[in-house]
Formats: sequence, C-alpha cells, structure tokens
Amino acid sequence: MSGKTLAHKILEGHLVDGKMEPGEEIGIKIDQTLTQDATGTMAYLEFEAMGIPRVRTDLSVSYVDHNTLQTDFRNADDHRYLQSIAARYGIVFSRPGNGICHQLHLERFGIPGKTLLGSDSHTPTGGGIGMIAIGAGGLDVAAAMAGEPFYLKMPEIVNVRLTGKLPPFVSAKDVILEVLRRIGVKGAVNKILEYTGPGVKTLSVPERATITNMGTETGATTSIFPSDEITREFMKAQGREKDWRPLAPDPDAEYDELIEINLSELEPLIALPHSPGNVKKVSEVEGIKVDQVAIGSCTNSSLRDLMVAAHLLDGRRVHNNVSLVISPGSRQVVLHLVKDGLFANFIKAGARILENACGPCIGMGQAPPTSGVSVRTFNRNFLGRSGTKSAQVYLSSVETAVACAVFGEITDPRKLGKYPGIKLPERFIIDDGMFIYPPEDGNRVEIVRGPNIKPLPDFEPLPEVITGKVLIKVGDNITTDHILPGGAKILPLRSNIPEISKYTFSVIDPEFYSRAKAEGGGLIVGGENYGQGSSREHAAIAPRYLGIRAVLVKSFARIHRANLINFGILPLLFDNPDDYEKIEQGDVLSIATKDVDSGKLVVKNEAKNCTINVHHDLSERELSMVKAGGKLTYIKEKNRR
Ligand code: MIC
Ligand code: SF4
Repeated sequence: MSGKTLAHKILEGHLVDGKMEPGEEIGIKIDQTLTQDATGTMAYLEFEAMGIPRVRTDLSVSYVDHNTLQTDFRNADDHRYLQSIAARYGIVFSRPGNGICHQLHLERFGIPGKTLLGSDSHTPTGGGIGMIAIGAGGLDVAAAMAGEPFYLKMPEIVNVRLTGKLPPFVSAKDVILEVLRRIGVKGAVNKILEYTGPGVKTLSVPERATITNMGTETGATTSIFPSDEITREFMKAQGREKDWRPLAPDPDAEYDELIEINLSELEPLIALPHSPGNVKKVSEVEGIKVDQVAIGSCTNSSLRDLMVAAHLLDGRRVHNNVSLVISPGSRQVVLHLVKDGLFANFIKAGARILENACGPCIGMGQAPPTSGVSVRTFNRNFLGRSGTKSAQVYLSSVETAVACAVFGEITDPRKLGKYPGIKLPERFIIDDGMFIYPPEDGNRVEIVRGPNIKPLPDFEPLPEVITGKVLIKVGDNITTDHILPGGAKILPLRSNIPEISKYTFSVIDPEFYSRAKAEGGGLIVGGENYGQGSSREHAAIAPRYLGIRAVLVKSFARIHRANLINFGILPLLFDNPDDYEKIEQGDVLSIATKDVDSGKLVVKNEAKNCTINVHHDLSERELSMVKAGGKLTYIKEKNRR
C-alpha cells in the first residue's frame, strides 16, 4: 500500500463523516475558526440564530481588518457589535488596528496539524505552517463554531514539487504566479495543492504563507506546506514552540497529480488586468507608466516583505507620478520596522502609510485615478475591485512593486541593483494587547446593535416549479466581486441585506437590481467557474433576497456553490455546456423540481420553445438544505427533531 499525503493525514485525523475518496462528501471536525468584520457580522447573526450559548471550538477569533474606514457610523457600529458578541460567546476579539486576520492568525494562533475554517477565502494562509485551513461562507463558519462538522468534497491532492532556490529579486509571489500561469484560476477547484521537494526548505514561513494564501486564486480548496525545522524556528520566534510538531507526507505518498517547479529558473512575474491568472513575465510588459503602487494585503505584508521593501527603498524616492501606499500586516511587523529604523525608509521615500488592515485590497480607500495603472502586491485584480472601474490593476511581488514605484513604470526589479539579505528575528516582538479575551462567563454581556444591523431575512422552502426570466446571462470566471462588489461605499452594508442587495451585479449591470425587483425574482445563467474569488455569502444572500431560486452555469467555484446551497438557491449545471447558447437574457424559464432527488432536471425555455437537460451534484445533505430553503432553517428543523 502506498503512503499518505500530508493533507490526507490531517483530514483523516479530523474525519467525522464520509469516505476519503476524491469527489465524495466528507465531514471534518474544525479546531479553530476565524472571521473578519466584513463577513463576520452576518456570521455572528447566524450564530446567534442557532441558539448555542458558547462556541464549541478550541479557539475562535473575530478580526476587524476590512471595514476600517469610518466615513459614518456604520462600520464603527459593526465593530462594537462584533466586540460584544465575542465577549458574549467566548471568542477572542482582535481590535481594529491590530492587523490583517491571516497575518495575525499565522503569527499568534495557527498550529500545525490543526484545522482552521475562516469566513474569508484567504484562510489557506495557515497552510504555510502545515494547517488544513479552508475558506468558507459565514454560515458554515457559524455552524463550525456551534460544533458542527464542516462538509466538503474530498479534494484530489496535487503534489507541487519544488526544486532549486529562488534567484535574487524573485520571491514567493512569483512562485504562486507561476502556479497560476500554469493552471489558471480554475485549475485547482476541488483540489489541495501540497508543496513538497527539496525547494521547500529554502522558503521561510512568511514566503510559504504567501504561496498558500494566493493558492486561493487557483480555486484550490486549500494549499499546504509541511511543518519542518523552519516552521519550528518561526513558531519559536513567536514564543509558541510548544505548539509546533513535525508534519510531512509519507516518503512514498501517492498524489493525484504532479506539478514541478524549479525555483532557480523562475523570473519576476506579474498578473495583468483583470485576472490573477493572466500572468506574464515582468520583462514582457516593461515600460507601462504606473500611477499607483500598493504594498500590503494578506499576501505580502509580512515582516519579511516589508523589510525587503524598506531596504530597496533606502535612499530612493518614489517617482513623481506615482502614489506609493503601504499597509502593513500587523502591529508586530510595524514594531520591528520601527525598532530597526526601517520604517523611516518609507517616510523618507515618500510612501503614504496606511493602517494595518486590508485597505486598498478591498477598495477601502486609495482608489486609483481614472484609467490609472496600479501595481499591487495583492492577490486579486478583478474588474472594479480597486474602486475605479477603469483602473488597470497588476499584481506583483514586493520587489517588482518597489521597482515600479521608483522608476514610474513597470520595471523588472533586477534593475534595482543589489538584493538585500533578509534575516527574520530570532524572537519577534510579542504584544498581544490588542486581542481581547472573552470572560469565563459571557452570559451577562449585552450585545450592542447599531441601526445598520438588520435581522436576517427568512427564506421559504424550494417551490414545486421554479419559474421566471433570466435576469442576467454572464460569461466565464464571474467573480463574487462582480456579483456583489466590495469597496468603501458598499462594504458598510454587509449587515443590511435589503440595502446591500441594491448593488447586486452593479459593476457589470447597474440595471440588475431594478429588473430583479420589477420581475419579483428570476434566474441567473453563467459560464465556467461561476462565483470565483471571495467567500462573501452576500453574493448568494442578496440574489436570494431578490427572489433568485436557481443559478444555471457550466461550472461553479467551490465556496460560492456552498453559499448558494446554504441560502436555498439550486446550483444547476448544463448536461451539455453548448446548451448555454440556447438561453438569452430575458428568456422565461421554468423548472419543475419534483424530480430534484434524481439529480436530473429539465429546463423549459418558453421563449425559445425548447428544453434543456441540466443536473445538480448535491449530496443528500445539501439537497435537504436547498429544499428547506437554506441551511439555517435546515439546522433549526434538525435540532427540533
Ligand atoms: C476578499 O479578499 O475578497 C475578501 C474581502 O477578503 C473576501 C471576504 C469578503 O468579501 O468579505 C474573501 O476573500 O473571502
Ligand atoms: Fe483582506 Fe485583501 Fe486579504 Fe481579502 S485578500 S483578506 S481584502 S487583504
């Protein structure tokens, strides 16, 4: 018998339901959860609705890092709600200003071999220290906090075998961009990317975390590195050596697929607008004028990354036509930069320093100018995400970003001269003062709700016939940023479904909302990889609130598919993808659901007078949720029995 992969071993150790065969539904125990403020308010409203007195995980942390611009009362009110909920239900609260959830969780809480479920798609950052860390919708995270298993399709495990060593000016970001260049934004849907090979030991924990973080953009369920001596050093430096344990795949582990990357052969890479999968060599696009450079986000805001940026900016000035913004990942990162005098390099270079938060990554400020070119060390460059629809956003490493900031045009970072040698501290500065621990007994804590927090809408069971107009027909790789955009104006409405639903599809079709309202609901038709990107369940709740009961596409992204199910929307797939052509926006469709259990359904297109065969791939459990009208009703009914 062949050996086991690392992912298999950890999943097996947490298995509570199902068979571990690719494609089969499995249920796993979740040890830790994380939420952030933009998805957290909804997740905690859902948790409250479950009626559980205290979280049942080893550790649950509520971070505030997304909605940090306070242009009115809304975000500040939500933060207060989150703080009171945390105290009430036994959750650690990370105050605004403390840092970005994934960076902080890696620094202070992640444990090799444990499972982490987060209401944010970049939760796989934890894979950098050997966790099985998965992003999910808020309701799934709420259920995990209530002690329910997390259900997923057993993924295939891909061996990403690294050899060689990165040359100067090529860094971890280029590794994940190379993976994206090879397999694209849907290449790893329902797969886990497991990193192995002699190249692994050449990468520090923050570099590994950059890779597992942005693995999300391949559609992967998660990504994972082994836990080795380098992991131990990192955890020791964080004062958490006792949480470390060695973890590796068996030497004869059998993988479903192999991707080989020779680190020594990599060059600086860059993703072009508007997809992280649109990857080219930096040298191929050199010379494009740049208006903005942004360094930060959960992908590239570690101490390692900001030390590189500070050294490379030393004695240099930002180009006159470029605005350089820096958003550090955590207070720990900033404290080190200040202590070592490196923070001054940013100020001297003319950088604009933002708070320790997501910031421009989710359009919370710093929108580029009209048609502006922005080079960002982030993980997503979806249309409109920056806050400026006409902006051209590129994704690169910190090294490339600094070169662009200094030269004012896209520039190969190898033109910056000497590469700085970076050594991470043997002991990080540890100050957990911005984490608030919950009291032993939270029963008397009062939950503070601002006027922006609206109760969750109630959703009815699946009707016998789903009928209505196709309200929108979209193409391939539609992201949740298309379905429900972020940005400083819309994000503050995350706890108010009636209000946020007005922005559904607004970035590509500003009339969608009024059409949906006028029709009282309908259907959505899409192409491949529908719903890629973020975990925001609002991209399912808002359409559901507007009366959408079925989405018919060629294929779904993992988290969005789960979110549709959680809110009672039937995710349907064309039997023959060419039938996509047989439907136009505005056509009236009807689908009888009486045979829904068989998985096979027939769509009648009244306008074209034809029928189209479709199917779903829901497990029995998932189907029961859709029939009940959503997961919350399903859980409540189950608990009543
Ligand atoms: C993102 O990067 O798109 C976000 C904002 O972090 C989302 C979560 C959200 O929409 O609140 C994610 O990645 O899940
Ligand atoms: Fe925040 Fe951006 Fe990371 Fe999402 S991708 S968690 S918005 S920094």
